Amino acid sequence: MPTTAEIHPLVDPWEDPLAVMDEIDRLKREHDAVILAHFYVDGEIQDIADYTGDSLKLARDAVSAKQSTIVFAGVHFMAESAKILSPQKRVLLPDLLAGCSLADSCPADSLAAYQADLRSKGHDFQTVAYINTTAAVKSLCDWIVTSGNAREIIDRVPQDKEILFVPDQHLGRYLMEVTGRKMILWPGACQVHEIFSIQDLLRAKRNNPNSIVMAHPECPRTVLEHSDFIGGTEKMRQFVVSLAEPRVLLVATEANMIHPLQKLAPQHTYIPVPGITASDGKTCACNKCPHMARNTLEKVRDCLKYGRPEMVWQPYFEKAKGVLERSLLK
Ligand code: CIZ
Repeated sequence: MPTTAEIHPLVDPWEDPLAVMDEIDRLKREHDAVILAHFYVDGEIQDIADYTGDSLKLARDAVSAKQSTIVFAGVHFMAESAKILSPQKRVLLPDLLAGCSLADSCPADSLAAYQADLRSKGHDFQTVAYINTTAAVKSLCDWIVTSGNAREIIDRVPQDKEILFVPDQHLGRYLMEVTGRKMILWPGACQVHEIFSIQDLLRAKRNNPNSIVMAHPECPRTVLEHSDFIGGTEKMRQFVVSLAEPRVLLVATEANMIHPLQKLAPQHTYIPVPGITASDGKTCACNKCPHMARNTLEKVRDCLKYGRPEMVWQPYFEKAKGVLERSLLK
């Protein structure tokens, strides 16, 4: 049995990242593994991954991958969803503590109590959950949405039902506006997208005249109101490809998203919002998700080497499986 120190050794600052990458390659072959990386993890992990994407695409990639082991460089709810949709595969998460502020904002017992209270008051509703929730919460819901399929799923909720949308109030409010459906909103928010302030955005616009603002719908309404394009990460990719002329784009989402945008459409200049501009004109990327940042090359290597942390099947996954399959695969 490996010791904790072996599984998460202190990072060796002299370890050559290229040697770690070679080791990952070898371990992948040895263990019949595939690496999935979310757009919000560090660029160097995205570069060694077999598949990158948003949670909708990665959930589908996890199902279609032929390999028996999946290393999910992302956060807990993503690896959990991959396990639920592919129970026969071994799913490894480089750091079990990679959580999600949105998922934390909606505990399953609080949701169950709220649903019971609404029913006792005569509300006839279906519960729609953003994928950033625990499996225990998903098992209490009728539908799961991602930023990539939310409109389409909301259209599947019967018109005679009310909608309880959890846990992201900002995404819920945006979806109310674009679909015209009234929703009861859970008061959750993403710690990264909530950090953007209108002052940050206006300052960035002032410093970059003629720039285009792209914002994630998890941002507060005040930010969306000053944006030229609103969409999840996959839609942002499609948008930058559609711009013929080189442009300056101010990006209001997790800062690592700039890595895939830059690779896909290098003719543009991408600036993270907020960006504190230093005297040398450089802009910081202070909007990084601390949970996604728990993924490192060394931890990817170590989870392959020791076969842990592994997502373990739980009895309540069964109910969440039906909801996830209906919402993401059909
Ligand atoms: O859907 C996802 O993966 C998240 C969390 C954001 C996005 O827009 O990709």
